[in-house]
Amino acid sequence: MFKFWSKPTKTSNILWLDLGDLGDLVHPNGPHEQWQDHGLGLLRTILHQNGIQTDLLSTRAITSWDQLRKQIQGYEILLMNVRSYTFPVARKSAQIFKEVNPNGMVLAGGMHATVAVDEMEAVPYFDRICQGPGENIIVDLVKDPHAFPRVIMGVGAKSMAEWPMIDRTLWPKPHRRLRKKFPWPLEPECGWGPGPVATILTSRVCPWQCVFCNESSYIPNMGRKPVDMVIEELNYLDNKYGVGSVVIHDSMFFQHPKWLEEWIDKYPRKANKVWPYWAAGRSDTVRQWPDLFEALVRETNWNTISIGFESGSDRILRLLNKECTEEDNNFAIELVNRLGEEFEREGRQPPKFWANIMLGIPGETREDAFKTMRMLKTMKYVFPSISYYAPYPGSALGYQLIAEGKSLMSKDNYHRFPDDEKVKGVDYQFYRELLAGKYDDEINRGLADYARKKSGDYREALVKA
Ligand code: B12
Ligand code: SF4
Repeated sequence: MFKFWSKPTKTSNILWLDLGDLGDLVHPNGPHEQWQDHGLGLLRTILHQNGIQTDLLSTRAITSWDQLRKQIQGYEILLMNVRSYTFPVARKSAQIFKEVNPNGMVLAGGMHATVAVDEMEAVPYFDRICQGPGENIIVDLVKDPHAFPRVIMGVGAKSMAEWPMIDRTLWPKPHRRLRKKFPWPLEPECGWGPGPVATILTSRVCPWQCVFCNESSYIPNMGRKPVDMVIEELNYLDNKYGVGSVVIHDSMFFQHPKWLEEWIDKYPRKANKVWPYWAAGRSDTVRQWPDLFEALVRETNWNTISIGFESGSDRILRLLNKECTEEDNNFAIELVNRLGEEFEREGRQPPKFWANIMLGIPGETREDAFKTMRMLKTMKYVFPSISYYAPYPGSALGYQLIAEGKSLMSKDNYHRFPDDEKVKGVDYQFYRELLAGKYDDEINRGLADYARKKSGDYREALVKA
């Protein structure tokens, strides 16, 4: 029989395990499971630059736990970046690691350690749990884990300017079946722009406090990466591997107007090519700084504009502490509709929204949901990205719903499949029908002709989130 999981060569006693669903790098369900992990990339780069070699395995590159059991034999240290959605996989991997290597040590860090340390501490297989940033502690921790208590507060850099450039060859390789389509160590295209795709981070924290997210409450603030460093990295990657387009993974790219002005000035002049890119903004700041926004779209090729619209109803936007209004959303939509038409007239590719929409928010009425769908239909150039609201630990609303026993996302299943039910008391049947177009007549009421003509079937837009 064809055996596709040959045991990788062991070169170190220290193993970094990349986390994700089994098989995501063998037969991925969608493009987003294939993005690489910048936390892993950064920390492995720092370790290797400090003379500490590590081996790498990935739960995404195998299809059964037995394969992992065989591959992790003989390692002394296991390192993992645990996010809430990878916590179940991390726990299982740590258990297997300890069964196979009873004297080995498991060192886990990452977002879940920061926001749900009680859940991490309850797992006996995690020997050291590092909360917060790891870049200025990882070397000492790996050299001598016994010198640290079980729960450790990490140490970060003051600015991203201090981060080394990630050595992307330290990222996991996809299964060889995917290698033709996967331009490793860059990433495959996902419909936003041509491949190979370079994912980058230019900023670390979004300062807003939306109750379903508010990462500023648990990620320490840090300086943004200088524009010159970002461009240098892209040019380096282009010279080495050939970049097709860029995904800026910042939670909030459209912040710090001064930085953005410098980006507008330098990216078109200094980058090898003005690659199109995906990046995130908010509708209120688009309205606040419309000229800056237009200049970014026109001059820097910001052609996939991710906006957390979330809802088309002021009542829900207030409940989410989104600090954006229906009017802000409409302003951003009209502006991109106008720019898109103009680009099309000139024979250019129009910019498009990546419109993040949440449904099933506790307290949402049917009328609120209809307003959201109406808003979505008014976008002329859009990739809709719809998800059912999920109560993640770390966020204010998530903590509240977990405390009230209303979360259906257990620690065994933080993982969110598109149609998973996430909160008790939400009428998911209604939302399934809504996305299948059952209420299209109601939604179309009052909409302009072009919007009414759009299909009301949004089932394909429901993303894993
Ligand atoms: C890029 C990104 C994505 C990308 C790529 C993810 C990937 N493969 O890495 C995509 C778009 C795919 C994505 C998807 C999702 N994401 Co996301 N994502 C991010 C984002 C914006 C940046 C992550 C990043 O690279 N950070 C930079 C690196 C350097 O930080 P880091 O990985 O945390 O690592 C640092 C520390 O944690 C620590 N550390 C990490 N590992 C270790 C190990 C040891 C041993 C030590 C000592 C320290 C340590 O040191 C590192 C350096 O300081 C973060 C928000 C953020 N600002 O971090 C959200 C975030 C991680 N995502 C989040 C969520 C909820 C999701 C989704 C579920 C939501 C969605 N909208 O679909 C999906 C799920 C995807 C899936 N697999 O099912 C949440 C996680 C919440 C939680 N409680 O875990 C975050 C925090 C956003 C938020 N505010 O809600 N995401
Ligand atoms: S949802 Fe968006 S705007 Fe709100 S805090 Fe999170 S990243 Fe910032």
